[in-house]
Amino acid sequence: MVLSFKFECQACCSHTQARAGVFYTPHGLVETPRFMPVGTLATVKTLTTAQLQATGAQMILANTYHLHLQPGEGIVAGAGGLHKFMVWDKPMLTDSGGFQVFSLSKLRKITEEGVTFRSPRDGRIIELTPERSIQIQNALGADVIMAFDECPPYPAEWQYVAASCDRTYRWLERCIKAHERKDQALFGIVQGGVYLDLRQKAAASLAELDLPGYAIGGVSVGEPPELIEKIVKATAPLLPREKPRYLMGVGTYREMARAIAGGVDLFDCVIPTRFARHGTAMVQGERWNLKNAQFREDFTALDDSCPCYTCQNFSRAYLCHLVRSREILAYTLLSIHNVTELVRFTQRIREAILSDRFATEFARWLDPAPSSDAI
Ligand code: PRF
Ligand code: ZN
Repeated sequence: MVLSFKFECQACCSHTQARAGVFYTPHGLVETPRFMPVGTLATVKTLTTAQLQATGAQMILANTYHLHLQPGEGIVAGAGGLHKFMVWDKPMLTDSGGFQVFSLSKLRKITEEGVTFRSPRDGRIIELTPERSIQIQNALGADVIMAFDECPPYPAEWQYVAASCDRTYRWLERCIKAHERKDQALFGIVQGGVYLDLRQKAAASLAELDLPGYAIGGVSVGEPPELIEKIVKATAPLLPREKPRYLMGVGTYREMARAIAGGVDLFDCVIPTRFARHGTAMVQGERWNLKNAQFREDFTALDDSCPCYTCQNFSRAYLCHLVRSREILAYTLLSIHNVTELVRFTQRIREAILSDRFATEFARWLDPAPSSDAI
């Protein structure tokens, strides 16, 4: 079973650290680099799994924190696991819950043992520990599960982040001990805030553990975007070349392109579906508010080079009308497009790496000068 996880590098860019590869899981393969849509509560909001499949998504995420609170991992396990519960038969990953506790819960307390917090649902006090997170993720049954970590806020003092990193490492050791299902790959998470010395120390000690994959966490938490690139470029090369690398919570064009140039393979982000729910379309690197009057009588497709169901069938005028009327279909059609757009962006990068054209074709995103409106 352990052998069902494998990462194969197919091509390396001759100008950057970018690589194209294939990550094999028990539910099929993921061609990298690739963007993974977020399905927090076992649903990528507003999309059926058939619609999701059509976006080109090969792997999706769900969250331990949310699914533990509702409906509870017992129900998901009773359905036969996440794949069966939500009827998605391709690769899946669950995040460990630590990050969500910190970003979503009030009254949280962090100790060596773990994190306690008050449930935003019913006020219950809940304790999440490395062991508990792994048990829940074992019950949920995703192909990839994440170590229980602390994502320090930005800004945070070096002293705090150093102590937090050490604790996250001890939590990882406990996660490894607690992990029982060998048909699930446990990824470690490199933390270290904006401190490159802490990042390098964490990456080097995690690399020694020979895990099936590695994530870079603790970025995109409010620091300037240049720092994301700096952190990724200082961290990724220290992680084993023969294992997949995943940058958590990053999904903007520029940050993905630059992280890929630093050697990252996988990304996730809520922005395509969150933007969709705000009536915003992501079109070739820009964001368009479909409510704008300029779209009212625009009968062209959102993006005529996009193969998605939305662009193949509907006009900007129709989408503008749906958004202005707050029709539910607006959110589905925009999510279909936005998710397709980000998956395609990483797919195009992948194809460029395979023919060694990445550095030239994506110079727009890699060059230091930021282009104004881009996301
Ligand atoms: N840790 C975990 N999940 C995450 C993050 C992290 O640091 C981030 C940070 N961008 C997003 N999701 N476990
Ligand atoms: Zn489209």
